[in-house]
Amino acid sequence: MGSPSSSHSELLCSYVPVPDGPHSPAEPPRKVMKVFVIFCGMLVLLFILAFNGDHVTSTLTTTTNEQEFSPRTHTVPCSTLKPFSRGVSSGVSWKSSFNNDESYPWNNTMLSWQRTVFHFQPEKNWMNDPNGPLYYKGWYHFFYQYNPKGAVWGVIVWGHAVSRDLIHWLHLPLAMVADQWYDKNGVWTGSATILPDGQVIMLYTGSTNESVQVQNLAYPADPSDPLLVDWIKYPSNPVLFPPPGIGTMDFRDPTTAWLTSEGKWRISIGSKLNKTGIALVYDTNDFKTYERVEGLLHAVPGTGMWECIDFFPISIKGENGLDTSINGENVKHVVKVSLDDDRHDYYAVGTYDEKNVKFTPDDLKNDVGIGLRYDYGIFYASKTFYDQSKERRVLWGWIGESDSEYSDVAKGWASVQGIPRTVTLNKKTGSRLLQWPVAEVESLRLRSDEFENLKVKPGSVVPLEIETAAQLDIVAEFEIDNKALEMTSQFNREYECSTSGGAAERGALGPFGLLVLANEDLSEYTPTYFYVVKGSDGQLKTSFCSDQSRSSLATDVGKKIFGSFVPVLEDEKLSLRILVDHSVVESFAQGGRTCVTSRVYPTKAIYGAARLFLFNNATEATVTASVKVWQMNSAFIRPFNPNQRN
Ligand code: DQQ
Repeated sequence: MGSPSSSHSELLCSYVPVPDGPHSPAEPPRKVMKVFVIFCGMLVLLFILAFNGDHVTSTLTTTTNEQEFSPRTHTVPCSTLKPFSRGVSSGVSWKSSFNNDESYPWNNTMLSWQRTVFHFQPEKNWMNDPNGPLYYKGWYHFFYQYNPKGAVWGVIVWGHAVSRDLIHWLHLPLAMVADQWYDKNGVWTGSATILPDGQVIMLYTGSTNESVQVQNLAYPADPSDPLLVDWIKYPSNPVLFPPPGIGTMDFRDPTTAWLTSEGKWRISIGSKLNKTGIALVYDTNDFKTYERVEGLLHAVPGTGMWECIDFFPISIKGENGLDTSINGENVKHVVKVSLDDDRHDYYAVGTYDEKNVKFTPDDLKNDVGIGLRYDYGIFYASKTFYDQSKERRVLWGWIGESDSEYSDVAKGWASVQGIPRTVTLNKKTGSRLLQWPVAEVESLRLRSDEFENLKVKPGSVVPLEIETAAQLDIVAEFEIDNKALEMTSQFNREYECSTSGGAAERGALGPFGLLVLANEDLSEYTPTYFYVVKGSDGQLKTSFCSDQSRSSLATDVGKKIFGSFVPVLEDEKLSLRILVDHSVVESFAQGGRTCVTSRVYPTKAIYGAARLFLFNNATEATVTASVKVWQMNSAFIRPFNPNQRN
């Protein structure tokens, strides 16, 4: 844990209203563009000379002078160098990037700053879904979809890293590459099952030489090796082909297996029938031969292709996680699907009827794919595993980019993984999951600053004096002044983060919260905030949002406003936690009832210029805020040195 906290109980600064101006400019200045076009022409020539068709990465030099902002080298490639993504033709989506042909003149200093320091990332290149996470002989294993040839989606293989604590990681050699006819177009997503005798089974989707999606079996070459470095693909792969009536490109991402009461292993695989997302079911005794189970575990019309299905039990009473095979009293089940159509992860809590092989959601309105999401920002293809060492269920999720593919190629990398989250059922609401960063992340906390009971008046911005603001763990509580709550004249308003005017839209009781990754003159800032409205029945309804619309002066990055409703129970204060790690902002409201992850690409609010502010843009309510902010250390995430084996 970190050094002593400093406490600020008084407000030492003046109030400044949140700028109400337009969103960050949508177009780069003309002159700059002209120079840029000429420059790009020269770059194209240079690239043509140096370009090796297979390798689309370029390296960046990280600056050591954190205060230096003057552009040194323009690195953004021109449109003629469009990176080559193969997703759609392969029957799978890839990066949903922000399509704007107007590139912003990024420089190395800005791009280097975007790399995270405590989120999991490979050293370079493209990464997407988490695969087969597991805990084995004292090590957490993390596999991931990886393109070793560049920073865009391509022929995917399995990257592999190990950790003692889910925070510090050692990169191992690739676990599986696309070297067989049945996975020649990609070693796609899969899941691990640990058998009662400790054997590890890996099932994954292969995209064959003809782009047919098949399921394959793999297992460790040396089970006595805790690092599980070498993997064997079962010689009689594939073990499953798309069944009759299922599209050859609509059959992927096997789940972790669970035991039936008859002692068979059962898995689910995602697919679709017309526009209905479906979960197919198979039983097996040996993971080599399978029998299709009649019917479907679940299906929801209109939701399209279901990717990366996750199915797991959750305790109604306890706080511990459950092994995937647990069923019975005091257990509910969760189905999560990743909707290929909108690239979001949806879940539903419900009942699993083993005999009829059926999942029924508790609340039909909140069925899978139409109701609750794990995260209302950028978070996809997630997967949980049961961590038997700590008796908890841990969730991994892929956080993609929302900049341009040109920038990704220039950076030489794309995507990060979210901080692993523990998942429990929220006993107070009974209907929601709680997701919370694993406790181990707190080992990275350094010195902290505490600001207690600050009164933040309507229309004000309050700087929080902290050391630096690019690597933070922030916890905050807010209370709305009671008088304003009772007296407000504003009734019956509807509010939805994504269709609202963001933090600049003022209501009687919100928005208020924090401006992260802001610069001094507030030409760039990312508000994470609550927005409370009062219904005609007098009931309050709270939204939790993250507004990227003014997060960057760059024109070629995503600027959506994310968020959703968050239940706030009587006598609860409004509470949030935000992990800021350079271009990633992960936010959790009310202990993790609603989560929002943003990717933010500032051009000015970087390095020492990044600041943190409290704000209250409500028109009537004063809020009282208490905030604790920790500086965060970097995690050790580096290649494994075989000499360190012991
Ligand atoms: N990513 C994998 C597929 C999966 C998709 C391919 C989800 O197996 O359906 O990289 O992002």
